[in-house]
Amino acid sequence: MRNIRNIAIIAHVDHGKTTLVDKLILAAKVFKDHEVTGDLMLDNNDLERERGITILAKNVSIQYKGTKINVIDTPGHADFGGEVERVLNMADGVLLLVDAFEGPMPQTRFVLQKALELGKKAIVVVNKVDKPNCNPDWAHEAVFDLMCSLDATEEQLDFPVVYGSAKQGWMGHDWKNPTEDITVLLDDIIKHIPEPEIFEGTPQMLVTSLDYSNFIGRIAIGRLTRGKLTNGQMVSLVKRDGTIFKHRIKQLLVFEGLGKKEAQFVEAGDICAVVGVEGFEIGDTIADYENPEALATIDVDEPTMSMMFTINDSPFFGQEGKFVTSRHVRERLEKELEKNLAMRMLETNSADSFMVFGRGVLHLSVLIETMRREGYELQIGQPQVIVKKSMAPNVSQSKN
Ligand SMILES: Nc1nc2c(ncn2[C@@H]2O[C@H](COP(=O)(O)OP(=O)(O)OP(=O)(O)O)[C@@H](O)[C@H]2O)c(=O)[nH]1
Ligand SMILES: [Mg+2]
Repeated sequence: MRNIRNIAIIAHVDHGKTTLVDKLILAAKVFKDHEVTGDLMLDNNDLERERGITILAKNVSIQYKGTKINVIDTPGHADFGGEVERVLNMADGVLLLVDAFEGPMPQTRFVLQKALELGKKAIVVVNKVDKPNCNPDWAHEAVFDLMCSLDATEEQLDFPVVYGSAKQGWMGHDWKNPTEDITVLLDDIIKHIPEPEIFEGTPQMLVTSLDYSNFIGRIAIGRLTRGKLTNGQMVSLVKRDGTIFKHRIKQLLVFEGLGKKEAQFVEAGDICAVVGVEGFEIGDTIADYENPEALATIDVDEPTMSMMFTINDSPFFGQEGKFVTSRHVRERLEKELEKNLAMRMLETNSADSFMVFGRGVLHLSVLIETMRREGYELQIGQPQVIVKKSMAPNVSQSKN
């Protein structure tokens, strides 16, 4: 068995997750000299870079002292909270980042609560100690208080703390004495984050996330919790409702550095990407060909907001974009549905309008901006909050 650690990096928006992941990658020296190492290499789509915000959770991995550390960078914005909760399933522990000046913020509480509920061990990283007037000791105590209020177990409360500056590229146990690099953090990960628990039996992988390639289509990502998967092998895909489809694995990939690498086989404990299992959805299990056993399924967050997308029928149509017809827009939205997990679309009475549902204004605005840049022209309606009617019986107030 290889030495593996699987960790997710969680925090409130902008507390420095992606900056830290980039430094982890640099530390592991996966970069050859000729590769450019600018800032935030991981936020790799244009909008992520420009807005400095992570939209999709991402898997990377580093090698450190003979151990493979799979790292999952997560988005901090509240629109994508469900994404964080889901990908925590691939991790055995978390790095909880807290800004040394701001301390825990609402999204810190949300993601920490999810991690604690799932029984994950945390290493607290008090980040940005280079900021003037910051208060790292206070931030540390505030995290402790937060954990108490979230009913952390004794073991979870006994968390290690690392202080540092992701931006300056150092982490240490004493914030008043900056170190040279982030090896203190790497050593703490190896020491405190448990190895993946391996169960005996036939292969089982919960499809937890997906990747999309224009050439291959959808790629299932998850952690292999049991058994071994081999390239070319026949497997079962157990759907949420129990129906089973048989597929052959066409390609097996593991994460290496910022990219993926083909593998002939994957062993339990590692995180991998599987090509060839058609028609999968998040929450399905990839399992043994003959005796498939499903894992407990997981959900993708329901949309909370809708917007009407209509073709541009104003006199100025065609001036900004080249894709203007309803067929263009429909095809583009259908393509988006393949990879944008929390998005839904409904046809309307008009062939020129589509009701698009998402997780919030940020989620939908990213799609709109991406389409605009690709050359689509659209008219967009006001965002509408989706109101859910509860099925609880009506409580009528008596007048007497
Ligand atoms: N002063 C200071 N700034 C930092 C540090 N780490 C990150 N930053 C800055 O904080 C901002 C946000 O950093 P990111 O790494 O994008 O934060 P994030 O947590 O990935 O943000 P989301 O993915 O949007 O949730 C950037 O401008 C970083 O340069 C640090 O240690 N010190
Ligand atoms: Mg980020």
